[in-house]
Amino acid sequence: MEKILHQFFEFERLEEALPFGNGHINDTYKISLLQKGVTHHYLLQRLNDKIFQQPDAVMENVQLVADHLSKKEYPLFILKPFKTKKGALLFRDEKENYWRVFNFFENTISFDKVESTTQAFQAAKAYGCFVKTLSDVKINQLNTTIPDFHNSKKRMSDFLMATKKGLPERVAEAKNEIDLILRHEYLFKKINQLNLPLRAVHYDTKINNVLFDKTTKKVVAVVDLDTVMPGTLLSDFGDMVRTFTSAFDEDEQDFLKVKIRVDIYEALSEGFLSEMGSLLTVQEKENLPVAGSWLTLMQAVRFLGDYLQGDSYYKIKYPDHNLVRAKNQLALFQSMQQ
Ligand code: GN1
Ligand code: MG
Repeated sequence: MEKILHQFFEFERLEEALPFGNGHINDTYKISLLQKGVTHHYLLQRLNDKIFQQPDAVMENVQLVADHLSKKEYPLFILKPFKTKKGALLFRDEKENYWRVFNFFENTISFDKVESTTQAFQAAKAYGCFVKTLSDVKINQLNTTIPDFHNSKKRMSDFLMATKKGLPERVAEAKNEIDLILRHEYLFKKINQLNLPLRAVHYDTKINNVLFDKTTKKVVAVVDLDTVMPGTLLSDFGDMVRTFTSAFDEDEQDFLKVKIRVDIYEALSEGFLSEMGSLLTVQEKENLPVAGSWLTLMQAVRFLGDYLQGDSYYKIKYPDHNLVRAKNQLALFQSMQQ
């Protein structure tokens, strides 16, 4: 790790490197470096290049977003990548791992579950402000680093393939969940036909990608810019509904407890629309109410598809983790439908 950090910085000593955050894809560490007698903190990340197959294109997007936000009136702190001494945004080590470094936001906290309507309002306002500030980015300047990321029709055909070619015992075990998904396929078709405008969207608007100040409890930053790409607003609104409104996080195994909280839904809608309201097209506005169930069902499809195929995408902590996540998302989806 010291060798990697030396590519980016001069320092006397690596004081500490601690695993950080709850991301499902990359490996993240909080780093303490002694530099000229003073301790500095950074975020070091190994980019998962199985999932982000064009690491340089991802970093181009991240840099473009950081530069754009810096030039505008943007009230939050900005996540900025550091360059190596040679001027690159990534360092590739001898094992072909891709490493990058970001600024670390001191005295902040993130949540896996929304704790109050105030928190939901604030976080949604922050995401609203984020897309609003990016609304004049020419979307063809952004690389599409994960093609068909929220193309639910494509996700569904991959899922059908997984039900046929996946691990037979897992396909049998998940029969009820597979049937439930198949019964709601029409939702995917419906969203696919909408032809909503493409915007620069965040594409991963989970509640834990917003940082709050530990002391003031105010939002400080929107982080995780890896998936900023051309997409529709329903993705950002939908993933907020999915992760903010649930009374328990994605890993909760007592599925009876997993339900949409309507007061949180209302608070997040208000927060998001307080920033984005006037920029929405009529068609976007009309379809916001289905975004949450659409996105939640798609997330169930993604978790279950990964489970059926032997867990190659999401990091898991125990063998049935992806099945639990899928059941959890399906419980949330059903409560949204009600
Ligand atoms: C992944 O790694 P993380 O937690 O930021 C995923 C999102 C999913 C999310 C589910 C690139 O995000 O799309 O919604 O897990 N990111 C990618 O929790 O697939
Ligand atoms: Mg992410």
